[in-house]
Amino acid sequence: MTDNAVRVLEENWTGHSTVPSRALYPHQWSWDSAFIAIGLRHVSIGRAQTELESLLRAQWPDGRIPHIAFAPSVPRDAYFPGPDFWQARLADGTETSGIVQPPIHALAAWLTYQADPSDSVGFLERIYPRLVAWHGYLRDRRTFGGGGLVAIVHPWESGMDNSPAWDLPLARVSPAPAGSFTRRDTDHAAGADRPTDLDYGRYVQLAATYRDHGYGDRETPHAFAVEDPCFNALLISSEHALAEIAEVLGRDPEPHRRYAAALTEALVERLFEDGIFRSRDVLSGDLIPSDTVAGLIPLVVPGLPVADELLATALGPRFRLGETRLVPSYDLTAPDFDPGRYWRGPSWFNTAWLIHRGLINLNQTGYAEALRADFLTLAESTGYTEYLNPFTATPHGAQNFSWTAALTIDLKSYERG
Ligand code: 2M8
Repeated sequence: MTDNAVRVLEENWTGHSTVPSRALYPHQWSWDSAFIAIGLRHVSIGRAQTELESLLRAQWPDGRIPHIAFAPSVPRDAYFPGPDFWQARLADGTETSGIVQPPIHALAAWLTYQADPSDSVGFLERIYPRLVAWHGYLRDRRTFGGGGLVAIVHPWESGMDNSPAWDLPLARVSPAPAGSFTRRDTDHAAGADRPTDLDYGRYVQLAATYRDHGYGDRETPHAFAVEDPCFNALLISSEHALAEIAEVLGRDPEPHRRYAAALTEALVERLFEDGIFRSRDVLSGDLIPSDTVAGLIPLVVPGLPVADELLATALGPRFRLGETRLVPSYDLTAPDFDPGRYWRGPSWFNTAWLIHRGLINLNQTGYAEALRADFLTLAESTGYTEYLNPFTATPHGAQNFSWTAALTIDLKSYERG
């Protein structure tokens, strides 16, 4: 099984990074690369380090890590929106997007170090200041909700692009006119599995507005600004990881611990409702009453005070952990639950991996082991699919998807202890 997963990563390797999928996503994606490094560390520590460091070569002077680093060898129109749309070029000519993705990179760097500490101190030295700058960007430029949590300004920044939680805040965005752009995603994946044209028009409009304001967070009249629990939970996990890294490097870990504690308090105070974490619409100030898997991801936060209640929600009727395949991306009891459409019901492997990590942290070894076994069976039987139907396990989206393969390698390593 692991050999097949390693083969997927070989096929998607470009020489310095791994594309999520040759056909659908032919460039380097930010949080994908972090998940990929978490698997690659078991195959080649050097490749795991290179994966993360090549992403950081696309980091902007203001500290942001863009969600896509474009590969110059790939045709400019292979993916939309491509480099000509984003118009973001670094001093060395690297072309990137201008939005970000969830900050799981410091956790990935820490896990990479742990796989081979003897060969990774230099790597930590190089990467630590860049990761500090990345978190600094989020803290200094993205906390406009006022409660200390980081806000995302585009659905793509959540990594759960088409989540039903974005329907309400997106409704106030006027879409870019249908004829003004050409989608490329539906060339490679079934239209019924992907976002609608209307939503796509809104994504394009939001990104164009940000671009036209120079990607300035204060300058842009953001029509979409949301405090997302998954994004903030991964920032907290990554701050804990930065504290560990600081200790190895002989730096002061305390500022990281203090920031992680403050964010954890804000997360619970601002987003926890009805046994789950919900997104807060910064523009209206309201919590969004759509329960998605993003609201379970804070299970990964060390010492989360409401972990027991959150676990009960995962096991309850909304997600039925242990009875459905992996963890559905959306509340099973919601009238608009859709088991096949992108982030509106199907199960994903990266969220299952995060929830598995949370279950291990909580010493819930029985649930963790059942989820791990389901993950490993499904990854292989679906050809390392991008996502799947939580009832029938029917695969959807891309095949030979990199983070599915990488996280398979990681979960497989538990057998070796
Ligand atoms: C999906 O997002 C991209 C835009 O970033 C897309 O739909 O074109 C999401 O699943 C996201 O989480 C992921 O990072 C990306 C690449 O795998 O694909």
